[in-house]
Amino acid sequence: EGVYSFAAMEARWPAVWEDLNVFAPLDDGSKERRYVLDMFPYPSGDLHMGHAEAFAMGDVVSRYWRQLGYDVLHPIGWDSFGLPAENAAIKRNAHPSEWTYANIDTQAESFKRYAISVDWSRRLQTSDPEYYRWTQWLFKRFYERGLAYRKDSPVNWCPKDQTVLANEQVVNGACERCGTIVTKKSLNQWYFKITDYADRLLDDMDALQGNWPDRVLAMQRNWIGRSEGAHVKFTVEAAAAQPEMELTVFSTRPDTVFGATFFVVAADAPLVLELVAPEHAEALSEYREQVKALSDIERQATDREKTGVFTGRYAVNPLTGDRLPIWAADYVLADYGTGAVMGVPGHDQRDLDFARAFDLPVRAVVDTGQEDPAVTGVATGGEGTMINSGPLNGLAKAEAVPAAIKLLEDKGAGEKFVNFRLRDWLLSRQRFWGTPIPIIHCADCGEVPVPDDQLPVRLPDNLRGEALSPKGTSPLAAAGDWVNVSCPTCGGAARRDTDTMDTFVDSSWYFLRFVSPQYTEGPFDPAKVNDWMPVGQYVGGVEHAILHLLYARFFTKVIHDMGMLEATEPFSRLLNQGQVLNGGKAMSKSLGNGVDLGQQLDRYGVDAVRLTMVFAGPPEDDVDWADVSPSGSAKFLARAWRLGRDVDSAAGTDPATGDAALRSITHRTVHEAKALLEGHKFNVVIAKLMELVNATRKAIDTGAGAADPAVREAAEAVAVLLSLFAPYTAEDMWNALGHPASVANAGFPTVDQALLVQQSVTAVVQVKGKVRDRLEVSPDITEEELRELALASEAVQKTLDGAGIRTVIVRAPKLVNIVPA
Ligand code: ANZ
Ligand code: ZN
Repeated sequence: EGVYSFAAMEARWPAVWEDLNVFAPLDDGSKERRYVLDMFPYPSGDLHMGHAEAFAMGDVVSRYWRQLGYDVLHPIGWDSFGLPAENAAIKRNAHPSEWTYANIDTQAESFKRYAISVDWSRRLQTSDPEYYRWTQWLFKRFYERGLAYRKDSPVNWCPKDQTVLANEQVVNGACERCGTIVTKKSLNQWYFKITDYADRLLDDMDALQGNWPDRVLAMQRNWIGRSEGAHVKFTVEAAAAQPEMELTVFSTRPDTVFGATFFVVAADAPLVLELVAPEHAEALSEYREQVKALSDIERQATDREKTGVFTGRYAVNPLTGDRLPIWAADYVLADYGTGAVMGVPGHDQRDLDFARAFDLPVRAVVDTGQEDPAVTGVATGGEGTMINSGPLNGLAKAEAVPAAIKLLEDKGAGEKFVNFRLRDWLLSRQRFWGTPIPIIHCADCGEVPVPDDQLPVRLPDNLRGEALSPKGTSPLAAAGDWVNVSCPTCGGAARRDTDTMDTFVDSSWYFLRFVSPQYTEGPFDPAKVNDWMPVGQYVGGVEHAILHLLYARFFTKVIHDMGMLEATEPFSRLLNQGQVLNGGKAMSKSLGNGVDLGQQLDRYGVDAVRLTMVFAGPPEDDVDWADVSPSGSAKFLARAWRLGRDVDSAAGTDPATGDAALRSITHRTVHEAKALLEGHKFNVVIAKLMELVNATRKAIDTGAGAADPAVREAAEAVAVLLSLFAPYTAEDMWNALGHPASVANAGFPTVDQALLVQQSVTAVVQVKGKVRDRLEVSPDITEEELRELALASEAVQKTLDGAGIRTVIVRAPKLVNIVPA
């Protein structure tokens, strides 16, 4: 009873909170609503230290907003489709759902122990049929809008996982998951047309500036990769048995068309096969085999020796009439721009390297004041004056670009063009444990969407173990009774699409489902969604800086365009918490430096672990577990908790009659804490809280005493502030102070502005430069007030001795100088 026992508190409070349903929002409009969301977890085993950090940060915001009086939505769910479950099922001859839901139960228990302030009634799992039914429904709406389509394309293929990978899942040429070198394969695949939204995804980031980390915005901008330039059309001369054709390039430097001395097509573009002259076909095909083995990164590496083969064909430069030899090379990528470039070796280093490797002419067309690139081997890319460029001669680059575009337009050989690096989102996966694509393929009717009233298309539950192992086609293809269906349109024999969706599809709209997770008429309740969206604070790791956030933004915009949502952005504010390290390194099996969260909780208690996570530094910084002191946190918590016990229960409750100095500290702490919380400086709030605990302890032991109402006021402020970081200790304190549960709803303490005044400062009063008096004044004193006080000083009056006054110089609050007449 008299000792601080985290175990006793952890045993006592969860049931009380659950009974009171403390963390369910009222959702009745009686209070202003706010939505705070942590990126939902993937159910791989139990919670780890990284979860503990991220969720501690999100919980600070959630609990803070609740104390401010907002109706807070803070839900939790699981991103529960994905490969690890499938791999576990293959190994254990089980169904992926067994592993998945067992882990979810474990994590849910741990989250409850960790006292995350979430509304458990809103819990969802993306692998629940009631959830993926709506993922399929949304897919259909995208399909109807032309935003989901199929095409044959070379795809990244992981030979080990036997699955297609999105570009972003290929890291340095290797599979993000297993590290196997990724190869290319041609497959008919589903895509989302995210490129239609490239401009909006870019432009709408302006509104996020300042509310999202700069580096995340920069990464998104770079990923979208908007480039302004022009399309330039070249005519390929007819050859022996080959007709004339047209080739377009994308260039950011149309001003340099006069400097184009050759032409390059991506070696792996299907186009080159059409283009190549028969006598060069063999060399080309050998070269294409070499190129297949390379990753895009390797191909673009600037320090790699340039390779390529001549196609035997020539393109005509539309402005000079020059014949440019057409080469096939790997430094030009098939899926960027048009897959072809005009080679301008004078001003593009890659082109210059290529020209030098194959003895192609170099013609400088911009005089930048630097030495001739043909001589130095260094392309000059900067500003300058146009030369060797006919009508463009003498123009500066800024004028030359539009002038060149005009010339091209007049000849029908080009126009201004904005190119994006962003590709359409390849969403189909040849795996089992994902949302089935709700399409039926009929020989007569083609692609037929499964009617809405037949959703969800459920995964079959009779496939287990080996049957799930990857074969290059989806394991679903093996489930004959599932695959073979009659066509919804003509009733004829047809087959279900056997691919499943990328799990990023599931996580692109889950924040919308949380506003009404039990809603059965649609993905979310239209009457509720605008009450909560957008999410006011999103919390999660920077590893999701590009994909998840970009996809969620894309979904939000499409759903907005469908007229279902007012918001055009999903997350108004984003916080990327740091990583938890041990000994300065990320925890890993190979380093053997893993720290088990459960053990830490058993040893120090939930509150001490949470407090340590938050106190370690700004939330964006990494936490090195080797450098922090959970036992120090536990000591502080016990000290704070003791205040609750020590306040005399007979203490008066009117703080106005209490110790003024302590009151001033209490009110200043609360006031500063608020500003710090708004700025996400949670660690500093804890430091201030420690000072307040010390001051209160001193007041009890050697000052005003335990019965002083200011002491009660201070202890209550400690409990409420502490509730953001250490909910068990705070609840126990609140209870000891005589309040019913829960401290989570106590309300943020109100600040008496009058008490914020720092006690006083010393003002020096001089007469003719000589100090005559010292006055204790408020630091906020006005010049006028200070002047009055100084002139009224007895010492000053004595010095003046009846003399008149010439001037009074006042520098509030520190100095007054009086000059007698
Ligand atoms: C001629 C030129 C002259 C270029 C010059 C640059 C400088 P960003 O900014 O990334 O959009 N390019 C176009 N398509 C390509 C592809 N598929 N693979 C490799 N390179 C490609 O870059 C656009 C520039 O990259 C284009 O402008 C083109 O080279 C090249 F002094 O055209 B430029
Ligand atoms: Zn049909």
